[in-house]
Amino acid sequence: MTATYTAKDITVLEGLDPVRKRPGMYIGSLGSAGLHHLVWEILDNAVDEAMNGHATEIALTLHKDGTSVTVKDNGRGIPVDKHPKFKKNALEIILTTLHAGGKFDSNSESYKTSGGLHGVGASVVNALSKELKATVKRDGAQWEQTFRCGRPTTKLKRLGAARGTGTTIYFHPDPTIFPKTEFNPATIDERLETISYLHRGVRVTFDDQVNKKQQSYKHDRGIVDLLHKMLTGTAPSNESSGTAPSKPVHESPFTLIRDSDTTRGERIEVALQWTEATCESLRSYVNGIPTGSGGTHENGLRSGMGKALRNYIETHSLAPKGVTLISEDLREGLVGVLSIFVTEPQFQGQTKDRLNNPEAQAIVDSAVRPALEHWLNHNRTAAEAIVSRVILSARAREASRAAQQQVVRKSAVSHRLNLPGKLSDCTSPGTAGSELFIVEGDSAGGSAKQGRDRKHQAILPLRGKVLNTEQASLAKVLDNKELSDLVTALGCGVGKAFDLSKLRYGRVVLLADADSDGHHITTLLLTFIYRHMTPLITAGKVYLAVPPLYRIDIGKKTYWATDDADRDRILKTHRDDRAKPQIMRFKGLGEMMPSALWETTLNPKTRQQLRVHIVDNLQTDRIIGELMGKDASARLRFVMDRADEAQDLDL
Ligand code: 0RA
Repeated sequence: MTATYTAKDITVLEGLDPVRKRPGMYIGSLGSAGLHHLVWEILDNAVDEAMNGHATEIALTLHKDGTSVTVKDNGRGIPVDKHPKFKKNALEIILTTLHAGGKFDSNSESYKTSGGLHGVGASVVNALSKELKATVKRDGAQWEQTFRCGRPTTKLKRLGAARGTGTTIYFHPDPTIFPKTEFNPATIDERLETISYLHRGVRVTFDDQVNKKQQSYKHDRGIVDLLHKMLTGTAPSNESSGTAPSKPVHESPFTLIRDSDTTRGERIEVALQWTEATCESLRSYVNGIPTGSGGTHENGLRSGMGKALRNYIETHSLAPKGVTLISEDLREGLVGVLSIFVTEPQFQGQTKDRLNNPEAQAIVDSAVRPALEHWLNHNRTAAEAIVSRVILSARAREASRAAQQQVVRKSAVSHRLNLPGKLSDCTSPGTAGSELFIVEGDSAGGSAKQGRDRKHQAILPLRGKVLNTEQASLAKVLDNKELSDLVTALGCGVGKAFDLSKLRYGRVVLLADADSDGHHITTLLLTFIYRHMTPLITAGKVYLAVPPLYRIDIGKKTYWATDDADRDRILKTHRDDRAKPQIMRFKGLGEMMPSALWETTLNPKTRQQLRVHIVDNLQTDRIIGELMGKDASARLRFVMDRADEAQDLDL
């Protein structure tokens, strides 16, 4: 025995103490992400069984206390036979030794996994659980073994004869390791739904006993169903609006499904649909994990798709004279899903959501290009609609550049580097710390101008109502004095000619009255920025100031309230004060003393601001299209509802 004992065996035999000593090394953090990592780990094992064709059902139960979970699958069941070398049953080895799990026996086909998905193994979950119970059905019987903090508390027990096969893992994370052991049902639900899209045909159920809610997901068309969901929004009843911006320009999506059981390598799935939307919206996954920041696989999709389309356009001489197509034109309005499975994914970036494997680019590119070209040639109606969409994008881009040049020429007449006359610039524009406040009305602009920090804060007052840009062409938009002044002050252009690197300020802050008129102006400005300067929002440069609506004086103290609820809260906490509160409601920012405006709204040390960001491009595109198109009251609600929600304003 000593003769065959090698270094490799030592790793296999390593106990779980290191996991309990330095849990962060294995699951990333002890916060909510780390806690949920335990669930993903156990789920991945079940998903692996499904992926390899052994399981058709995965059921997750979140127990009433919200701190324990059961994952059940109808796969082959974890082996329970005695391992000849280690004199222990296989189940115990898998659950009590580090690195055992999938790589336990690399020769055996049965241990081949999709490539470690999250990759730390069920033993890590066991080590970090105050209780774990594994129940297995296989070899005609039901088996059970329990553990505590990674150590067996019972031997493997044969409970009796049983039909079928499968694995059930119950676990309860150790509260002495995790500061908070409550799972988030919504997070789990979202992951389960995603699994059902990425592994078509698998029934995934969620028994949420915290909220007494049951969910069942099964998608026989896999990512094509996900694409459909992206196109129609979560509520299928919203489909009615025929003018919705995400209306498809061709009937059936392009799909590419390549399974890994061929010798050609990785499993790849792609579904693409061009729409009338003006943005691109792509969701990508690697081994079932969302890659929100893209990476090499997405690059491969873009390059393969681009080459196929260009080739098609060239072969059929479809490019109009005098129009050059850039790669963004090929993707405008594109809604898509990309899912790939690779053996050793390397994730990069702050949130580890960007794929870094260089080979993934070529793999996806070379799969997508011929398949898409073939599809275009066999779906001529769709192909022509897509080419028209691409040409439309190129034309719009060129028109917007022409319109912008016109604005530049017009403003060249004015002095000071062509800046608008009513801009009170700061003395150090161009620095990261500089801010442009866009203020409604001249009198508010006056207070802001006096109250500001003139070194870092610039003020641009806008008079009256801004044009509703939703239905206007860019040329008309730029005819509007207020908006063209704004474009000039920002310095970074507009539409397709937008260049974020030319932005003259570190932040752009919308400052409007805390009333409904103010909200309306804010909505109009946000619509304009969203439609014509989207990167300003995606780069996190746009903020909403939160000015007070009430001033409340109680004795010698002054309080500021941003809305009625805030006012009531302040009054309630001072209910027992001797002094009677004096309440004043501002009719507008112009009524505030410059010093008060500084203290409440401008001073970075004391103010509150909401950062505007886009959660779902396509959703936003549609919501704005619908709201700004018609109902005036709906637009107001849109901004006000969202503004109440959180510090971050979700568009
Ligand atoms: C190792 C080998 C075999 C199955 C599994 C592990 C397995 C693990 C988990 C974890 C959750 N559900 C699972 N289902 C199966 C296959 C052994 C064989 O039958 O050849």
